[in-house]
Amino acid sequence: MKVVRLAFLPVKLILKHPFATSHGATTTRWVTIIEVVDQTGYRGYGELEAFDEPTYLPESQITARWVIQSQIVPRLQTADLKCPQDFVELMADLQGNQTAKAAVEMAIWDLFAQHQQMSLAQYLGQFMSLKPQNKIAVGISLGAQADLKVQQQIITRALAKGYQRIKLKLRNSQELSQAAELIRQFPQANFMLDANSCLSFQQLTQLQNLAELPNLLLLEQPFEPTDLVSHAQLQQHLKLDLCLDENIFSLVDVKTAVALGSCRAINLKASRVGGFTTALRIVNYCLQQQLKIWCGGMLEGGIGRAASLALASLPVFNYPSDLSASDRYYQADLINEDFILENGQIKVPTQLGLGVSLKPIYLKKIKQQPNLICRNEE
Ligand code: OSB
Ligand code: MG
Repeated sequence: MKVVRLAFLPVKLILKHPFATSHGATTTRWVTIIEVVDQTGYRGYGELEAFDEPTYLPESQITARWVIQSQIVPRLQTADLKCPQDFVELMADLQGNQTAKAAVEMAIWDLFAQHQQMSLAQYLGQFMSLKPQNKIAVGISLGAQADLKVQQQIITRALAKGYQRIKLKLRNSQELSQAAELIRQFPQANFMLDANSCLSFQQLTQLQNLAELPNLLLLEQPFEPTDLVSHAQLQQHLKLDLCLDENIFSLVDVKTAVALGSCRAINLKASRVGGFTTALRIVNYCLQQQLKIWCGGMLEGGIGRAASLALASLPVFNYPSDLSASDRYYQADLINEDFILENGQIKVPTQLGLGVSLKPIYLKKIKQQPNLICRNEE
């Protein structure tokens, strides 16, 4: 497969409700849509998931677009890909910049799946010799709320809608006691706690107490990204499973975490690890090592959400995914389709490739964007 066109379109999405984490409150979410066209005229789409600011991830929308334009495009424009994994080989000398690679890789997987007359879920399943599920169990990740009563109501509503698991975000260590109270108030519900790096060893006793709550499944990313050693020291003193998110950018990172004993679970986001090829390798390794694994989210737009649903459809994950229904995210999304919660599950797209379609406005706009590929030989 030869890519003859690559274009991108930055789009600003507006969240229905602010999403508060230790990195501040998100109200708008820029993403960049990637369009690729191959020599046969097939079109594939990807979504760049870096955020505006390099706080949760080291990349930003601007740095990632620069990497796509100045690093990824030149490597791609002379290539003839036999399979999506060839893309990863082509990028092998390019350090980091995982969301930039993942955005283009997503569009290439979309193209290959279409050529195989398969949905992306079927195509990923074929590589893993697994039959994808047609719907997946989902939970919801709730932004932090100062008011305990407000958060109680939000949890009650999410459970009534059918979400199979609640993730509470912490902004700081003081919010630990409020989170513990909420988890106690809903003994019938399963919880996760995501600190996004805002904790320290000073909270050890509190965390050991939290570990006694039978309905708390895990604690995600208590400490700084990159600090695998402190996570290992904490995990040694904690019955509760630690789960790593922003520490993990590659299969080697997972292997290092396992060797050190830094966690017992991994939050997998294809975009954070450079795409599906690496994500599948991580899944295989976690299965071998009996490390728990589940699918996270990054407030994706519809293209990225469709891609994440395809990954989450593989019957290998230990917990409901952080991929909620479309109605909890954006005032207006990128795609025509809505992902709807039914009995705590979301249907995986079944049409070819990603199985979703861009809204006419974005289709028209991206077609007008300049082609960054220039194939000299043709
Ligand atoms: O830490 O898992 C995280 C959203 C953006 C960036 C990081 C995280 C999150 C979430 C929300 O927790 C998951 C989602 O609903 O997309
Ligand atoms: Mg997280």
